[in-house]
Order: sequence, then structure tokens, then C-alpha cells
Amino acid sequence: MTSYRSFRELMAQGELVRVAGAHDALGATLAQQAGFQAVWASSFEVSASRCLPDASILTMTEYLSAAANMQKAIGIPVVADVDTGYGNNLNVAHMVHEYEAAGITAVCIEDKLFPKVNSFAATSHDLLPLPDFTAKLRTAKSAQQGDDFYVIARTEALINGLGVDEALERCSAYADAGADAVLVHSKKKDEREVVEFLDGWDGRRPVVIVPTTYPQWSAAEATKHGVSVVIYANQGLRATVQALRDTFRTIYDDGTSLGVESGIAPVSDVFALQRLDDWLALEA
Ligand code: SPV
Ligand code: MG
Repeated sequence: MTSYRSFRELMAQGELVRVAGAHDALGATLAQQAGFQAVWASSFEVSASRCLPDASILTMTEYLSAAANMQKAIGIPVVADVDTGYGNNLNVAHMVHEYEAAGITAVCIEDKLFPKVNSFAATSHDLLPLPDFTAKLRTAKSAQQGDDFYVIARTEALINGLGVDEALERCSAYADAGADAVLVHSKKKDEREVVEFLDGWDGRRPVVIVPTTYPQWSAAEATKHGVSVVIYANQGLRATVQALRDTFRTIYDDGTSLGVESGIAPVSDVFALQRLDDWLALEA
């Protein structure tokens, strides 16, 4: 599948954009089939799919390969989680060249120091000084070749415990530096600090949220407070882990797969996801 709208076109529609996290083409396809408008090529998921921590261990090439494989399979845009941009300004420029050339229409760069660790890990989450991150954003925006490429600037100020004022100051500077949208991440169990951010935000760029730790805050509620994009970053991965664990355990314990057959997708379902008939038609 090659024709897909860019993320910018999707955003121009002015409706809430719901995004599901994935790490491969299969997950991305299932997200599209469920109705999501875009797919988040999650650094956490891509790392987990290799049983490695989300700690700047995999290389840009590996993340790009995963994102590109997703984009090739689906007709909705991939939003690539590109962590810190994989290094300094030079790395950011290279990243934009490579992602854009691969047909990715949106990336999300975060303001943590490289190497970064996943936001939920119990470790330090130091931020790049504000001027250094705005320089990264300006680098990214001037590196893009086409007008369509979309850069989301993500602040980890709340993750770092720096408070809403710091998050607002940073996102405002990120908008000035040319970011197309801002992502404010939080690891609180409720949405209060995100709401406080939204109440203080001047609205000149769309706001993206990732409500992993505050799942009780619905997309409908978030929209009322001015959120434009909601990312369900890792629920697919977590569902997969639990489903595989339960299925393998049952088969092993029972000594037969009979007990799981009614609860797993038939082979014909997998054939459909592989578009097997389309491929076999090429033989005709
Ligand atoms: C990811 O999915 O890789 C993210 C979101 O960056 S989080 O894991 O919540 O930091
Ligand atoms: Mg990530």
C-alpha cells in the first residue's frame, strides 16, 4: 500500500487524531483496521521487540527500518518516535533526511539528553538546556525537503518533575523554533498537571498527549480541554505480551493446543493480513 495521507494533511482536518503504538507492520495494520488515524512507531515497543531496554541502545537505522516497514504496510501516516534525534544537531539533520526520504511524514523529537531512557524508568531524565533543544528543532525544520514533513517537539519537563511552568516555557520556545506541534508527557496517575498545562497553553500549536498512566482520562475529555492528538503508545505491545504468555503456557501445560484454538486467530485471518490472495493473483 503506497498512497497515504501525510500526518500534516490529517491534522489539517481539525479533528481529534487518535494514534496507536506499534513496532512492526502487523501491529500497525491492526491499528489501522481498528480505525486509528495514525500509528506511533514507539521506541519503547521497537526496543521491547528486541528484548532491549528503551535506552538509546538501538541505532537510528534500526528505528527507521521498523518505522518504514510499518509505513509500507499501511495507508495511514506513521508518527515516528525518534527519541532525542539520535545525538546532536548533525544527527538530527541526518535523521530528518533519512526519515523523510523513507516516506515518513512525521517525527517526534524529545528534549532529554542523549542517551535517553524510557520516561517511566526509575532513573534520571535530565533535559537538554532549552537553547540546545530549540537549535535541534530549527535544525530539523531546515533539514526537511518538502513542506509536508511534520515535527512534534516533546517536552519531558513534567517527567523530570520540573513543573507546568517549565513545560509551558519550553513548549512556547519550541513553537517559536518551528515545531509543528508540542507533546507534553506526564507519568502522573491523573491528568491534573496535563490539564494545568492545557489551561496555560496559548493554543498556537496543537498539543499531543500520551495518557499511559492516566488511562481514565478519555479522548473525548482530552479534546474538551484542547488536546489534538492522543497516543496510545504501548497498549498493543502489552496486550501481545499477555496473550502470548497465556497461550504458550496453556499449550505447554495441556500438551495440546486444543484449549486455545477458539481464542486465537485462524490461519485464514493471518493470510488476509498478509494479503495472500493479492500476491497469488500475481501468478495468474
Ligand atoms: C514510546 O512509546 O516509546 C514513548 C512513549 O516514547 S513512553 O513510553 O510513554 O515514553
Ligand atoms: Mg519513546
